[in-house]
Amino acid sequence: MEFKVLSTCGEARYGKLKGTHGETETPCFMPVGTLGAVKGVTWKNVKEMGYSLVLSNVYHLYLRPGLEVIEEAGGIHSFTGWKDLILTDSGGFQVFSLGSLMKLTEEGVEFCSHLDGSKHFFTPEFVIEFEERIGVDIGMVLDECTPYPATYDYAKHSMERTLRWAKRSIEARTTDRTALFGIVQGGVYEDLRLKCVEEITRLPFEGFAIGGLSVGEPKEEMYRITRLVAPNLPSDKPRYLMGVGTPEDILEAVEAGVDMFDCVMPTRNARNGTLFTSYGKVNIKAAKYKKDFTPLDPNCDCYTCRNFTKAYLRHLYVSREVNSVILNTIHNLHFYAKLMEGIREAIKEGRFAQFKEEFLRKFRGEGS
Ligand code: PRF
Ligand code: ZN
Repeated sequence: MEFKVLSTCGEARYGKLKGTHGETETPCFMPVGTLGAVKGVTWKNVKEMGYSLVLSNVYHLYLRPGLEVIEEAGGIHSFTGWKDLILTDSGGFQVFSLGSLMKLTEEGVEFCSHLDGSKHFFTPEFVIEFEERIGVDIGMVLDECTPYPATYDYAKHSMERTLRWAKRSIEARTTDRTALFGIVQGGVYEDLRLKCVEEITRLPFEGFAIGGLSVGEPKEEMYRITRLVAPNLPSDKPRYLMGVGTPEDILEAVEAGVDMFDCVMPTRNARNGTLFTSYGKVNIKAAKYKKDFTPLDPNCDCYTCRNFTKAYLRHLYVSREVNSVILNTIHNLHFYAKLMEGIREAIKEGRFAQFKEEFLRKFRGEGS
């Protein structure tokens, strides 16, 4: 993997990341394709919106369709038909968040399948082997996502285990076709976060993620830890804030020097009828849109906004028509793609602070 920072504006960075299957500009947002597809849209849509890096999950792919099927298909790219970059999360977070955690030991994590209740065991070594064998471009190491709130002692032990697992992950790797990213944990405790940064950056990872945030802590805590951690990570390696976030969160984190993001928000909200627009969030099921024959966002040039009215989108949503999910997802992912493009242009032109202010002023103004 190759990563170059090409311009900076304060701590914010514009860069290029090249992997085995393609390249992307950063800061970038990764649409979430947990089951090997981005819900509601085809790869053609995803590509045309300008995305070239998507996220998937070891946890889900391992349970179904399983390693054997993906390997026999010739790897994750041949199996899914997505020809560009793929990053997989390690499964540690999914085990915690899906409530299927059985037992956490020094060796690894035991969990119950959310599909059939069967028992499984992930070690840091197995996760690396899985990611290398299915051929992802970027693999995340197995970590322990410290919950919020957590006591200092809990956060310390959990962070130290994540460090030991990171070392084991590095020792387990067998190819550089799959780049490996380490994950910084440490809860909301500044000394633990800095200790974790110091130790994990001694290891030869191709990039570093900030984990354990956006897990229920107040926004100010998340921003405080992000502003502390990001600038302390190596400036020549990509920085990824896991599972974040809203447009506001992304702008804050870019300002702190983060390069990569993923979140279910644009896709999940699309399915719930919550749409992002330049003038704020719109709840398309609201009665006031019943006869609103104007486009969702006049400033948006996505397929949905160019061709359909709010009244029609509302009708599709309340009728539970499949097109509702498709058109809403196209719009929300397009909105995120444009946000990231705007961020990159602003950094290149040295006007990121103004861009952020302007965007937020409009976005926080009354949603119509
Ligand atoms: N660890 C991993 N994946 C994650 C997280 C984490 O801490 C988060 C936290 N927001 C989201 N996804 N491995
Ligand atoms: Zn649109």
